[in-house]
Amino acid sequence: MKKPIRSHQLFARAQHILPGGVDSPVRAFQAVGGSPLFIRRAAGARIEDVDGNRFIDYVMSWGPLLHGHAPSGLVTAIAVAARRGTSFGAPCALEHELGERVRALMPSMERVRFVSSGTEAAMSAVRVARAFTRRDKIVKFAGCYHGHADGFLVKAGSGATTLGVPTSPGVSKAVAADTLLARYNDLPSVAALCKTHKKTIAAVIVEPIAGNMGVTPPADGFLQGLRELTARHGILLIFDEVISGFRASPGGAQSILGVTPDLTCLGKIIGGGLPVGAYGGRADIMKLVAPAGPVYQAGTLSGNPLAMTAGLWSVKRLTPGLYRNLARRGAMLAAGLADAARAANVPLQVNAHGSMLTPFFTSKPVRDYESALAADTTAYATFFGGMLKRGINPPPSQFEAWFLSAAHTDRDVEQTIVAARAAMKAVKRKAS
Ligand code: HOZ
Repeated sequence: MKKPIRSHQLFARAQHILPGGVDSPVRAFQAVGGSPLFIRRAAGARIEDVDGNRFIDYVMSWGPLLHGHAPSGLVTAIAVAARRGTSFGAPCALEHELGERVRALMPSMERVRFVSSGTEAAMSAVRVARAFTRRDKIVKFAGCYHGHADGFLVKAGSGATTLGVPTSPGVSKAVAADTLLARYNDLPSVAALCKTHKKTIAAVIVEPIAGNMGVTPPADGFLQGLRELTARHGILLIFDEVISGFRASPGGAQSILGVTPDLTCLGKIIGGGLPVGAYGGRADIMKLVAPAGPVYQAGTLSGNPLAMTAGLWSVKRLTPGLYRNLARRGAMLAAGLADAARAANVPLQVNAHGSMLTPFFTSKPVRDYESALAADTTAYATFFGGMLKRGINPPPSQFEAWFLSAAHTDRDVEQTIVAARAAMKAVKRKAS
C-alpha cells in the first residue's frame, strides 16, 4: 500500500470546513486510528483511494450495494433518467412502480411512503405509530440503531457506540423519557416494560437481524415472541430493515424469519445505494399519513426519479442465484476469518447471516449489546490496520457489519482470508 499522502492532505483541509473533517462520524477512522482514506472511484467489489491504492471493499456503502459498486446497467439507467430531470417535486410513475415491487416482495407493506433516508423512515414510522395508538412511548433495544432522530439516540449502536456517545447530548430529557430500553434477544426485558408501562407504549422498534452493534442474529423465538407480546398489548411492531431488507432475502428478514410486523422501515438498499428510504405497512395504519390522513410528513426529494430508477433497476435483479452466491461466499468468508483467528490463537466470534458478518474479538458469544461491548476494540483496530495494508477494506469499527455483493468473487474472498491470516498474527503479537 502506498502512503496515503493525498488522503492526509485532504483530511487536513476538510477539518477546516466539516466537523471532524467528515459528514458522518464512523468514516473518520477514530475507532481504528489513523486518518480516513479519501475515495476517488469504485467499481464492482473494489474501491480506489486518491493515492491510487485499491481495496476489496466490505463496507459497500454500509450495505446497500448488493450488486456491487456502480454496475454498468445501473449507471446507464441513472444517466438516462437524469437527462429527463433530476427532481420534479411532483408525482412520477416510477414511485408507484417501485412501491408495487416493494409490496410484491414484502407483502406486509400494504402501503409505502418513500423518503430520503433510513433516519427519516424510522422517525416517520414512529410518528404514525404514536398517532395510531394514541400513545407516546416507544421501546428500542440497546445497541440497535435506527438513524439519528432524537428519540433513537438512547443507547444507540453504530457510530454512536463507536464514538462512545451511545446516548447523545442534545436529546431533551422529555424525549429520552419516551424511549424505553430493552435487551436484544431478551423477551422478558420487553415483557417487563409492557407490564410497567401499560397502555402507554405505541411501538416496539427492532432490527430483526441486528447489524449496528455488529451482526447479531435474533435468537430462536425472539421475534415471534415480540410479535405475540406486542399484539397482546395493543403495541405496534416496527421492523427496521434498513440493513436486512432485500439483503437477508428478497422479502427481507421478515420473510425468512416468518414474522409479520405492522410497519417496516427501509433505507438506501431500495434505491440501489442512492439516498432513499421508505416506511410502510398495514393500510389501516398508513392511511393516517398526510395527505390521506392527518400525520404530517413530507419531502421534496422523496420519490425523486433518480433514486426510483436505481431502486427499480436493483430490485428487478434480486434472483435466487444472487442470494445463493452471496450466502455461499458469506459462509466462506466467515469460516476463513474464524480459521485465521484459530491459527493465530486469537479469541474470535464470527456472527454471520448470509452476506453480512462481524468478527468480534472476544471469546464469548455475542447475542446482545452487552456482549458486543465486551469485544476487544483495540484488537479490532490492529486487525483493521493489517487488512487495509494488505488491500482489504473492512468497516472502520468493531460495531458494524461487513457486506458482500454480487461483485465479490471466490478469489476476492480467498485473498481476504490470506490477508486475515497475516493480520491475525499481528493482533496476537501486539497482545503478547
Ligand atoms: N452509521 C452508518 C453505518 N451503520 C455509517 C454511515 C457512514 O459513515 O456513511
